Amino acid sequence: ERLRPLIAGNWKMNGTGAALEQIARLRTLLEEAGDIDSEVLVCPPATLLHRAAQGAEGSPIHIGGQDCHADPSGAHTGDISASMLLDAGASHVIVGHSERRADHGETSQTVRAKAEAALAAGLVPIICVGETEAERLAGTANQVVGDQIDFSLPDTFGETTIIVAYEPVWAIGTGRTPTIEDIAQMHAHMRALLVAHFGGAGETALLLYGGSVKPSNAEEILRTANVNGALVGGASLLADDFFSIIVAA
Ligand code: G2H
Repeated sequence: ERLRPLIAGNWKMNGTGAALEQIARLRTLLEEAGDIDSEVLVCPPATLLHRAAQGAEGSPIHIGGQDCHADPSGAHTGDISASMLLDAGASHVIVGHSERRADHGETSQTVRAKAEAALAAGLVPIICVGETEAERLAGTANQVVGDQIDFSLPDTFGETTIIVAYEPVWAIGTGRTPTIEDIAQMHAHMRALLVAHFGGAGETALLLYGGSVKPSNAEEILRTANVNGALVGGASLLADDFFSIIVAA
């Protein structure tokens, strides 16, 4: 059966108060459209979470964080715990984005600890994986992504839907995307690994594609087998573009 797609926007380090207008605009577009077949999530910077959640209240828009700390509280200056995100109005949190792995030296073990913290707090983690360009050219993409899945995912996903985002690092913010065949191949590979690990929960896991998804390529990507949604960066900043991607699902 077809899984309900998730279209998630990742605003990254973009947006001050004025960007909340995009939440209001998205809300209007969704309300005017009526029946939308996808789950919609917006992950603004932490400073906007609470106001974004207030602006989305009573609408189909869910709000998520972009990262969380693995500990529930403590002496970690500048960090934010999963329960703080929940308290601010988040239902989801992205963990292990390649920008976090690269900029903050996060390993798959760190990412797993964060995902476990998210689950413990009652948030749904979106776990990001993906190979670099050098790894793809070397022919090791399957191995790299397989290892990231092995080491980044909590063993006990319990009742929570497993969400994994495949974001080839070389396609992020570059305007370049893999071929549809490459996306289909990697998503089938991930599906097989998740079913082997988690059985039925692997069958119903949502596998998002991320990396330069935009209105012009969304439909083709989203109808690929085993692609159950998208993680959208740049094209999620404007509500009208993001909405086009939502209706393409
Ligand atoms: C990949 C993606 C969102 P963009 O990082 O997570 O960003 O769509 O800008 O490539």
